[in-house]
Amino acid sequence: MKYETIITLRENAIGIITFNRPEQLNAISIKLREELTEAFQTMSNDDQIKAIILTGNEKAFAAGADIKEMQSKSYMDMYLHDNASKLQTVLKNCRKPIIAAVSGYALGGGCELAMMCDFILAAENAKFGQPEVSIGALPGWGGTQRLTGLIGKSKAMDMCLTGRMMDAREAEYSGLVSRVFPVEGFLDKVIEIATPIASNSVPVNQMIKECINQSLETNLQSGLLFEHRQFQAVFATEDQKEGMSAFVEKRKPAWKNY
Ligand code: CO8
Repeated sequence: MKYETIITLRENAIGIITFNRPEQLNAISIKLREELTEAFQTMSNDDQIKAIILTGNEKAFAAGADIKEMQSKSYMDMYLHDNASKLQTVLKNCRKPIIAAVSGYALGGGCELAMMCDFILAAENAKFGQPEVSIGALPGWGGTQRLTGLIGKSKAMDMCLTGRMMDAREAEYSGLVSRVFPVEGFLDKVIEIATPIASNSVPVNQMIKECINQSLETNLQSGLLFEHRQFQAVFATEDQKEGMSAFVEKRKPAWKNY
C-alpha cells in the first residue's frame, strides 16, 4: 500500500508503521490520521502479521497534532470531522500487540498516540510531554486520562499544567515507558523484543491483552474473575496442550494458533 505520510512494511511476522513527515517532526495531520487508521486496519486483518511496531525517526516520534492545520478550525470543524476518535477506536480494537517505539519528541497527540499502544519502548533521547497548555489548548486524545493512569495524578497534573517535557529515564521510572535503550540500533532492539511476542500463540496474546485492558475498566474482583475464566479457557485451546507438552518434552512449541 502506498501512503504519503507513513511508511509500512512487514519484517517476518512484524508489521512496522513509520511516521513519514520528517520536516514537520511527524506532526499528526488529518491525512496522517486517515492513513494510520487504514494501515492499522490492514495490519489487523493480515494473518501474517502477529505484532505491530509504531515508530518515527530519531528526532521525533511525533511532535503532536498538526498545529498549522488546526489553528483556524472551528468547534464544528473539529466535531464533525473527527477522524481522531476513529483512529483511537481502531487502535483499541486491534487484537495484536502494538509497541510504540519512541525516539526523540513524543509530544501532545504524539505522546497520546504512544499511550494508545500496548506499551512504550524508548530510546535514550526520547522526550515526552503534553505541551498543549502553551498553545491555549489541552490534551484531547487521552493525555489527561491515560497519562494519569500510567504516572499518577501528581505527575500528570505537573506535565499537563506546566507543559514540560519528561526525558526517557523519568518516563521509565514514572511508569510511562517500559524500557529504555541506546539511540543507536534502537529499532533493531525493538524488533528483537517484538519477535518473540510475534511468535507466541496468537489467541493467548489476545487473551493477555484483553485481561490487562480489562483491569483498566473494572474493579479488582471482576477483573480477577475475568482473568481466571480466561485462564481456564486456555485449557480449551490446542496451544495450551502443545505448550505444556513441549515443556515436558523439552522442545520448542509449534503453535497452532487455535
Ligand atoms: N504541528 C505542526 N508543525 C509542527 C509541529 C506541530 N505539532 N511541531 C513541529 N512542527 C514543525 C515546525 O513548525 C517546523 O516547521 P517549519 O520549519 O516549517 O517552521 C518544523 O516542524 C521543525 O520544528 P521546530 O523548528 O520548532 O523544531 P525545534 O527543534 O526548534 O523544536 C519542538 C522542536 C520543541 C518539538 C517544537 O517544534 C514544538 O514545540 N512543537 C510543537 C509541540 C506541541 O505543542 N505539540 C502539541 C500539539 S497540539 C496536540 O497535539 C493536541 C492533541 C489532541 C489530538 C486530537 C486530534 C485532533
